Amino acid sequence: MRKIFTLTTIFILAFTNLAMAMDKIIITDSWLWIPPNKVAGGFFEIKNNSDKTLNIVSATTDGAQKIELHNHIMDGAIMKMRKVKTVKVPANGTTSFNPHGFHLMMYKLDKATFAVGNMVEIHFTFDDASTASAKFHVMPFGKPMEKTMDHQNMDHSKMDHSKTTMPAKK
Ligand SMILES: [Cu+2]
Repeated sequence: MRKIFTLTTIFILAFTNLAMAMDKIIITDSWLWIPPNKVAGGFFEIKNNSDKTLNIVSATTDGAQKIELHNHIMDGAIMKMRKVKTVKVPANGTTSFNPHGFHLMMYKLDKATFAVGNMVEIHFTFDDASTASAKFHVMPFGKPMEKTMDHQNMDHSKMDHSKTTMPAKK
């Protein structure tokens, strides 16, 4: 009887840990599209509910040979893409992956898996070895998925302008 009780306790503890691990990272608004160059771009919001900074170190999916983490940076007036090794998700904070900033780039796609209207599951690994997965809606190119939160009115041009006119000296 005592043994059963102990096993039950272990089970409950194991489940509690699992539930906590699943809630630590929340991925929402996940979608992707495939521009005419056949390399897919993936976008989402990722929330870190823990008290420690997490860094995304890799992303994988069936149907794509590799996924890279990318960022867009302004080089003068020209927007350029850069491959990055990790993307930080602050403690109790959110990081946005969108067509203007951080994004996933997926290479060598299986066309059937990445057909418009499908859901593609992407798996993430973090620097503390924890993992998370999310299903990405395959959207038609040029038609971003509408977000659950409204970011439409955010003025990106103003942000970029302030960057270029930042004084070099104080
Ligand atoms: Cu890119």
